[in-house]
Amino acid sequence: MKNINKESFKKEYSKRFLELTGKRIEDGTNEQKYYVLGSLIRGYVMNDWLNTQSRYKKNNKKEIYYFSMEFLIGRLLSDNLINLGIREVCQEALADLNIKLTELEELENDQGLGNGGLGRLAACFLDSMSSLSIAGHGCGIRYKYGFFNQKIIEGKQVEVPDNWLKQDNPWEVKKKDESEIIKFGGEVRLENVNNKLVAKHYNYEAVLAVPYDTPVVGYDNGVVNTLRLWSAETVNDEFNFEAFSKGDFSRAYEYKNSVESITSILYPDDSNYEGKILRLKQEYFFVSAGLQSIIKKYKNKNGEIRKLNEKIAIHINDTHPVLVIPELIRILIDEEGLSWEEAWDITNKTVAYTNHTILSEALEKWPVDMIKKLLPRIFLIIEEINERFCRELWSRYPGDWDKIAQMAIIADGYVKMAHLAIVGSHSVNGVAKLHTEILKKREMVDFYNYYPEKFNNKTNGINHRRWLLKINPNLRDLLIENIGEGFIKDPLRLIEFKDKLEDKLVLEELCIIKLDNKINLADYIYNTKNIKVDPRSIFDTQIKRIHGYKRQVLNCLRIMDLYNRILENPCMNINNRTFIFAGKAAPGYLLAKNVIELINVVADKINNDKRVNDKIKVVFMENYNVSLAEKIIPATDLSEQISMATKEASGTSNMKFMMNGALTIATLDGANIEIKENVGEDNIIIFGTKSEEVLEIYNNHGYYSYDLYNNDYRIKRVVDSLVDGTYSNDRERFRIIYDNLLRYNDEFFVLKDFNSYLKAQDKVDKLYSDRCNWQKKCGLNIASSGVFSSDRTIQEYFNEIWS
Ligand code: 26V
Repeated sequence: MKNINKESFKKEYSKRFLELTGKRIEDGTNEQKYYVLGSLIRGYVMNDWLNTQSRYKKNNKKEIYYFSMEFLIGRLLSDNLINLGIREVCQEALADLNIKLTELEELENDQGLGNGGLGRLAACFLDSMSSLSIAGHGCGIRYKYGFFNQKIIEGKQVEVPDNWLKQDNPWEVKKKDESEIIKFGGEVRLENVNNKLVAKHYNYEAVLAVPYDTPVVGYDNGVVNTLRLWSAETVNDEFNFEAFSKGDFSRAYEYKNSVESITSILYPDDSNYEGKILRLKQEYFFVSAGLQSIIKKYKNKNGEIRKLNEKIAIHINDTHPVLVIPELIRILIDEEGLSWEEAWDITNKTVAYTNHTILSEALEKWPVDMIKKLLPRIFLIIEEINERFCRELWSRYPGDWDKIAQMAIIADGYVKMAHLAIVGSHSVNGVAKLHTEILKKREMVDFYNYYPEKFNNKTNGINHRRWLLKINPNLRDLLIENIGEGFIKDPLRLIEFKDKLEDKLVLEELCIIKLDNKINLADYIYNTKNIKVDPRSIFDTQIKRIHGYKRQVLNCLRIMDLYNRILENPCMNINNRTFIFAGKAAPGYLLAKNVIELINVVADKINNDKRVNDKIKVVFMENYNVSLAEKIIPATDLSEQISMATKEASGTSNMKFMMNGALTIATLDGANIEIKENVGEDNIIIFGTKSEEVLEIYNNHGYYSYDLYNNDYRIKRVVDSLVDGTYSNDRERFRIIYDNLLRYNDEFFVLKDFNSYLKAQDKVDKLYSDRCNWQKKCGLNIASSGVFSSDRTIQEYFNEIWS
């Protein structure tokens, strides 16, 4: 990064402003000021970007490609400024020009190209790869519309399109000259060419894949990697000419629209797999484009195609990009002339796969007929992989038809994508210890027995530069003051903060920082929701996708129960609490939508009931996204991680809260278990049914929610209040939740864990009353959080999978 000083920056900024807008700064809008700043910073990065690529080429370094349908980047301006080490100088220079940097930072639209944890993880990984000087790039889709915006109208979620590109995006560079052609449909014939059978593809529909590159800036190391997102266009900007020349304009544009629709929308449902052909098109589109461009670049570097796996690693984020496997085989055989055995071997050594869920509803399986029709050559290759795999199984388990049918890639008219991923890659990992164990012992046990060496765990992590340095500057300063800057590049050194917690002054500082952050959030809540909350109350937060297994219902029911109890006993001696929720429901997920409505209705009732108002308030914050999380997390005292044990593969917000000095109330699920191991059981509040018990109950069907309801007065009262008119005159309004708990036997053990949860919450209340002790526990959480930096995670992927 070139050296910049305040004066030169001011000159360059003013010059660039005029060039890009044709205006003087004082006549420009804030949007223009943001855009000019972004494009100037991108300009600064260009040299490092080029140099990084030349270095990789010269050193012949192995390059990693992280393929993901989702990258949930959020904003980039301040992260880039921090990683370049120029935020302060820019802030001062802009101030001289009468521009507030923080105002411009708030103007940036979130790049919300992801549903939740999986997409955000991919974004954290990009930062860590650059910051650790690993040659690792992202490959994905440039959706025209990101994850929908959520509005709450009369308590209900309403979805509004996220037209994020309405604001010019200063970070990306379109590289039309590096476009690729993607082929759909048509038919494939095996033809004899020089005594060799060669697959020829005819009558296909060609679509142009155009790359947009965004620089991924490392922290203080001059490294700039690339996030390459692909957009669909018609080849040669054509539309249906025949229709056009006949004056049938709408049909002429239909073609253009149908091509562009491939990259128009992000599927907003991460909990329910639907076999939509458009989604399959998206998957093949970006996989094929990404692979073609990687191989072109590799061959340009004089790479010998048979050594591809020595210089390239491809990682697939869940099964969504799993067509990488047959597509790479296709390229190696059909275009590079390799034999099946060679192509298979190279592909297997190149590709690694991460599983992110055991929820069977989310597992991808595509109808054979759909793949056959849309991707005829790819289907032939999958068939061949399946046949060879089944033959192998037959020789290992002769006669065991059941096992072979269970493990086959193609069965019952479907292609099972997880099976293809396991068979076709050399590494399969889960995202937390428990999750990986469940994969090995249950969900994928047959595959684990067959390929034990492929399975491994890589516990998730978060980018601590964004989720600590950037979002909590006062905490960052306190840490630097006490333990120096070492932890920024080596987050495990956060543990050095532990010794400092004996100092009362440090604890007091921690307390002041948290209060300050809470005051900021309280102001934000007041400005956006017109609700006054007390910054001295416990900020008790559950922010994440709304899903049955994440159990926002459990949280809401205990608030309803607490409300009942305060009304019964107005002098009840408890710490005041502010309950904060945020999260989006998949548009078609009725239970989740009903939960949002319940929280909003309960909030409305409680917030307007003077009898309880100095004690509790409930806030549902609209439109949860990365930027909103950045505001809420530093201001939280209590982090709610209350999924039903076995269901949350890892969770990552749990790590963000911990790092910002919140205490966690948690079930022993996902990475919560490892948080407990690291921070110690006295510094986390654990409750609820454990994973072994859950699995046991699954086996012996030993749970009846109706019995619990009938035998427990408090449970009965709170469940009844869903349908007895307490919260709504329309007694059917929350019927879905009610039925879920009773009629459908409470799939996620909400009632089963209810009492244990209430006890744990009482414990939280007691702990909070001893503020000094509480603060120390918060400090211990911060000090123990280094292991959950994605730098640690990426180093493990690098050492154990990619190199
Ligand atoms: C699945 C599907 C199904 C088809 C339609 C679109 C779509 C989009 C995303 C997904 C992925 C669901 C899996 C997932 O997001 N898992 C989460 O991954 C996080 C990162 O590893 C982890 O922390 C969460 O616990 C896990 O739920």
